[in-house]
Amino acid sequence: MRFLVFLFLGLWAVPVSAAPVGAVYTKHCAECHGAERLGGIGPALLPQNLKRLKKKAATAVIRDGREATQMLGFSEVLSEADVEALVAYIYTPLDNVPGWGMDDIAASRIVHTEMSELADAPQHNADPLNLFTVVETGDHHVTILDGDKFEPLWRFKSRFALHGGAKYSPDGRFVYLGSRDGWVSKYDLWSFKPVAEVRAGINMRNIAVSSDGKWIMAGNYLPHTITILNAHDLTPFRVIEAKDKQGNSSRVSAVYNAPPRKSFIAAFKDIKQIWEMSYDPDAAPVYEGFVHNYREGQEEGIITEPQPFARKRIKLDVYLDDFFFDSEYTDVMGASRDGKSAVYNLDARRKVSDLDLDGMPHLGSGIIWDYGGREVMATPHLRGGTISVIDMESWKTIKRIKTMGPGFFMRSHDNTPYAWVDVFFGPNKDKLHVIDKRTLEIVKTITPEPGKTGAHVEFTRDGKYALVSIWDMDGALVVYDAATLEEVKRIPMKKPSGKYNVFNKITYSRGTSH
Ligand code: DHE
Repeated sequence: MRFLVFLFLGLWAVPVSAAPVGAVYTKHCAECHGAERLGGIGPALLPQNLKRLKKKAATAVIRDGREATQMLGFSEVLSEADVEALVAYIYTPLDNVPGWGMDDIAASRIVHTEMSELADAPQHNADPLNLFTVVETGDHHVTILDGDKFEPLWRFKSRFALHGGAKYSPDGRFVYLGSRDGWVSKYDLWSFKPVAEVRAGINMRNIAVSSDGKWIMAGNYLPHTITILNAHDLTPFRVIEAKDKQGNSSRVSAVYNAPPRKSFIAAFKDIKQIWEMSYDPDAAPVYEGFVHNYREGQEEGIITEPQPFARKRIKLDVYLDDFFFDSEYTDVMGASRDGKSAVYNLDARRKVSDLDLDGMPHLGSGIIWDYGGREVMATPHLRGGTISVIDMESWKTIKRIKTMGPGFFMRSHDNTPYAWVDVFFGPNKDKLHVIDKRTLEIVKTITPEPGKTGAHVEFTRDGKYALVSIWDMDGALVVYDAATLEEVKRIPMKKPSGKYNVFNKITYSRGTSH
C-alpha cells in the first residue's frame, strides 16, 4: 500500500510519499495511460512520444494538468518527490516496446458477420441516411438513433474509449469506429449487426474512409505508423512508417480523407510535414529520389513510392497538432499547440499565408459558411473565450466573437442561419452559444442542464433539429428545434459525447466535422 503522509509546515500541507515510483504510476496514472505506459484514454508515455515535451513542462503537466485534455493536476495528492520520480520514470525507455506490424494486425482481426450474410436491404423502417451514431463514453456503448422520431434503434457495447468522429461508407450503409487503443470496428446499419474488427495500432489517433469506400486509414501514436485496411473486411493492406527521410519517426496527429483529390492527408506531431497519399488508380507516380551508385559516382535510377498511397511530402515550418481543409481540399489550415498557425497549399506544396490565431485554436472542429459573398471558417479556441472567424480568401481574422469560456466543438448546417458552439471548460461549461451566421453575433445562450457540461451539437439531415449532449453519466441527448431554439425532446444516455448524422457526414456538409 502506498504510504502517504501530510507534513504540516505552518498552514501548508505537503504530501510526502515513500512509495516506489512504479506503485505511484500504477495507482495514479495506469488507468488512463495503460499499465505498461502504452496508452489508453490518455496517450502513451514513452520517451519516443515525449520528444516535444521538455521535462520541466512534463513536471508542470503532472502537477497542474494539461489544458484541453482530460489530464487533471496531481499537486494535491502527489509530493514534489513523487512528481519528479514520475517524470524520470516516463522518460525511461521501456526494455521492450512492442511492435504492431502486418502480422499482429492480421492476427487481431475478428469477423462477426460475413459480408455475404448481410441483408441486401434495410431491415428497419427509419431513413437510413438520417440515422445518428451516438457515442456514449460513460459506459462505452454506442446508440443508433432514428433522426426523424428521435428514438434509439440499436444500442451495443463498443470498444473501450472510442475517440474521433464516426466515419461512414460513402453510401452511408456501414459505420466505422476507432478506439484510442487501436481498434477499428465496422457495423452494418441496415441489419444492425457487427461486421468485423481489427486492431490497427496500439495507441491510435483516428481513422478516415476513402471516397471510393475501399480503404480505411488509421493514424497511430504507437507505433509511429499509418495503417491501411481494406474497408470491405478490415484485412490489413499496408503499414507505412511515419518517418522523415532522415529517419526521425513521429506520432501521427490525424488522418483525413480529401474527396476531390482522391487521397488521404496526414499530419504529424514530431516531424514538420504533411503527407498526401493517393488512392486514385490513375494517380501519377511520386518520385522519392535517386539510387546513387557511389562506386561509379552516378545516379542509377529513380525510386518511386509504391502506389496506391505513394507519399507526397509537404515541408512545413511548424508541427501540425491540429488542421482543417478549405471546401475544395486545396488549402490546409494548421496549428501547433504552442500557437503557431499557417495555411499550406497542397498543390503548390508550400505555405501561402500565416494565420492570426492565438489561444490554441481547435481547427479540427471548425466549420465553413458563406458571409458577405465569400466563405468564412470559424473555429473555437481551447484557451480563452473566443471564436475566430477567418476570411478564406484573404486568410485574415475578420471577427473574434467573445464567449463565456473555451469551446471544444462547433457545428452548423447549410439550412440554418445559426452556428452552435459549446463552452466546454470552466465555470460556464453548461452553456452553449448560438451565433447568427449573418451578423456574427451571439443571439442566444442555452443551458441544457445547469451545472452539467453541455457539448457537441449535430443537426438532422434537413438541418431542422440540433442535438446536444449532456456530458454526464446521468446525461441525455437534448433535441432542439433549430429555428425556434426551443427544446423538443430529451433522450437519457450515459455520458454521450459525439453524435454523427449519416447524411451530413457522407455529403461532407460544411457545417459538420469530416
Ligand atoms: Fe478529441 C475528434 C484530437 C481530447 C472528444 N479529437 C478529434 C480529432 C482529433 C482529436 C485529431 C479528429 C479525429 C476524427 O474525427 O477523425 N482530442 C484530440 C486531442 O489532441 C486532444 C485535445 C487530446 C487527446 O486526449 O488526444 C483531444 N477529444 C478530447 C477529449 O478530451 C474529448 C473531449 C473526450 C474524449 O472522448 O477523449 C474528445 N475528439 C472528441 C470527439 C471528437 C474528437 C467527440 C469527434 C468530433 C466530431 O464532431 O467529429
